[in-house]
Amino acid sequence: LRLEQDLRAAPALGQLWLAYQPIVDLRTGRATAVEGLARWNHPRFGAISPGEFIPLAEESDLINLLGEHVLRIATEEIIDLRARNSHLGLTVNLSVRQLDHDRLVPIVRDATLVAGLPPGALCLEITESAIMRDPKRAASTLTALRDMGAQLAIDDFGTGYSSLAQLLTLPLDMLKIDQTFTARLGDSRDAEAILKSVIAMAHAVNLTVVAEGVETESQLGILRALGCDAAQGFHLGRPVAAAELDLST
Ligand code: G
Ligand code: G
Ligand code: MN
Ligand code: NA
Repeated sequence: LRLEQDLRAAPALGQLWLAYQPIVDLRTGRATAVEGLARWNHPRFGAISPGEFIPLAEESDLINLLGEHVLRIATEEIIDLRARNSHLGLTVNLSVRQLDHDRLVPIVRDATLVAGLPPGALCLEITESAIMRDPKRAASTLTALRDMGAQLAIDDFGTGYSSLAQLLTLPLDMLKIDQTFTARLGDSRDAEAILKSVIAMAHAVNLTVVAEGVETESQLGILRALGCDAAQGFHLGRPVAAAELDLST
């Protein structure tokens, strides 16, 4: 409860910041987008991981406050990053409670308007499980976000129980392959075969495929050979503050 109170006060106290991790095009080797990842500097406990404070925020409406704050920071900071790399896109994670929030669409629209960011430069990441909790409701929210110009990604793909066929009926732009999948590349022929067919299906409906959690050059080589479009991971760049981002590679 104490930590939740601290978290509620964190945005106004300037304790929240965003780390950015490059999403790299596998043909050009250049970053085409960055994923914004929330960070919390607690005055007494130091850095608290989003793996801890995001689930805490998700227990209540607090996630909507934090989510809006994250969108505000990210859309402002990407403007400066685009001065260095003009077509750089931004992805931001959305929780299921944000997806269910009736003001989500105006909140997203306002954030892009205030920052002066074209809505198409913003991609919202939603996990499979968030969508599958209430697929009909998710479909209508995703359609509304798409209609206002935002792009949409499925995050952590391969960890849920949804079928790709079911997901492909949604208005999506990007499929992000979960890092547990990437970790099996090289050891498992099955993982390669499955990924190859996932990529083929995704491409058939014009989805960009991004592999997450790339930690080795060998995984990168396999992903290239499989026709994966882009990748993200410690091997390509760790999440860092905007000022420390290296956009040249
Ligand atoms: O860097 P990493 O430790 O950043 O993130 C841990 C988890 O927290 C990931 O599942 C990531 O998607 C999630 N996360 C990070 N930032 C945000 C955010 O702003 N909103 C939501 N909903 N999840 C986030
Ligand atoms: O759930 P989501 O995909 O949004 O979470 C992103 C999380 O993955 C963040 O915690 C980020 O720090 C972490 N991450 C990014 N790249 C790598 C990687 O190469 N290896 C591992 N183990 N984690 C990664
Ligand atoms: Mn993500
Ligand atoms: Na993910």
